[in-house]
Amino acid sequence: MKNKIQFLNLGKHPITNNFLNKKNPKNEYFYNLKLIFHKSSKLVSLAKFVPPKKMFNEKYAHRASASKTMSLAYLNLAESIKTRFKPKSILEIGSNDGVFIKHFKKIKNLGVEPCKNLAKITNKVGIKTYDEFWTNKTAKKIVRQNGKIDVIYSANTISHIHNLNETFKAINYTLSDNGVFILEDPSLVEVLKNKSYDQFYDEHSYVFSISALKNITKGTGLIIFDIEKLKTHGGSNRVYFKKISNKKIRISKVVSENLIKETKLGINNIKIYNKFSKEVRNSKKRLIKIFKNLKKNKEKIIGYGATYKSSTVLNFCNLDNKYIDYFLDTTPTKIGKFTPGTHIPILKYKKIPDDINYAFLGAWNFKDEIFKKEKQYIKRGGKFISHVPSPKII
Ligand code: DWN
Repeated sequence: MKNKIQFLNLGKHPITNNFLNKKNPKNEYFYNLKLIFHKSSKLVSLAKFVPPKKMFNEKYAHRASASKTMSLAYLNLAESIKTRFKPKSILEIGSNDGVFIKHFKKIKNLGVEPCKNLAKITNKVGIKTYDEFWTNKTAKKIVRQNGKIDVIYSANTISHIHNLNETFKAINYTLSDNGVFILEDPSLVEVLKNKSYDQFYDEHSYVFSISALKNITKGTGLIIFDIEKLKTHGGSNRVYFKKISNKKIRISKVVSENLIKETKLGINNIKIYNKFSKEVRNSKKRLIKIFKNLKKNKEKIIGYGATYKSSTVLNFCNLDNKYIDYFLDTTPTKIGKFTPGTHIPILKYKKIPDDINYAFLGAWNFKDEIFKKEKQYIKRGGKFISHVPSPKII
């Protein structure tokens, strides 16, 4: 029987990190974004991966510290790790601009970050950062130079790495006997619930369920012992792993509770993905209708937060510069550029201009933070358009 079942075709997509210097460039790279369900491991992934060097390079635009919500979440987590695990060393895989790892100045703190522009930022402030991809070779080098590590943390990164077996085995190798690995990534259950199909793009090779994580880590030496549900990035799982050989750490009952809940929801059956596929195609129709109606009434629409996620929505729904005049964003590396594939200008964030009454919420995952910031806009009748959980004007 076929192990991989395709359930959604989102069409042609560009590299989400490829913020363009000019409109309509020659030879923009596109790939087919299709989603598959692996029957044996229950993993959900892209059908075909994009070569890592095309995505993670010295031009990487995203800055994890760009949102107050995330900065605070990382500070709180750092404090909790210090109290709960008392590590003498910590390593972050995918350390971005150091928003998390900078909170561990009193112990050995290391980063792994293949985007050289980002690794430079953390190396500059004295956090030893390996500007390479996370592989067996990197793990061996780190252990040779620093010894085994007590806590390894990785947020929004493991779902970006293609070879999961090598990844988890290398983590197990790097951890000290009592060591803990903490993974944080968007939750598949939340993606299905919110119809947030924009969590799928070139970088997000996988969106994990707990069931799939349990299956794919079998044989790697690691086992899940705790799980926390997070509100960040539209709903994420923080999953705690220990070495299977470590008898000191007990396995929390939340692990089996999560697995049972997922099975009840139907996460391990193709039916739920076929339903999701239908919902996504409906979502596309409804979102296009909203934009077309507003345009018929000669409304000007802007985008708020030129997220990587929004690239999936814009390219899937063909929402280009005819529909969206420009995006506002706070990230310096995106300002003055154009969105990949749809070529919409990105302008430096300032107050939403008075002639704008509609803004597409590219950063819907920061809705609370944004709505707080845009009180005045909302007060004067300004509206947001969001496709999550279903297309509507808010
Ligand atoms: O996994 C990933 C996540 C964590 O970060 C990566 N693969 C790439 C990136 O994805 P994203 O672009 O979808 O992430 P964010 O964090 O949702 O991006 C938010 C964007 O919105 C940033 O460009 C900053 C911008 N923003 C803004 O302009 N004003 C955000 C807020 C909160 C604001 O008030």
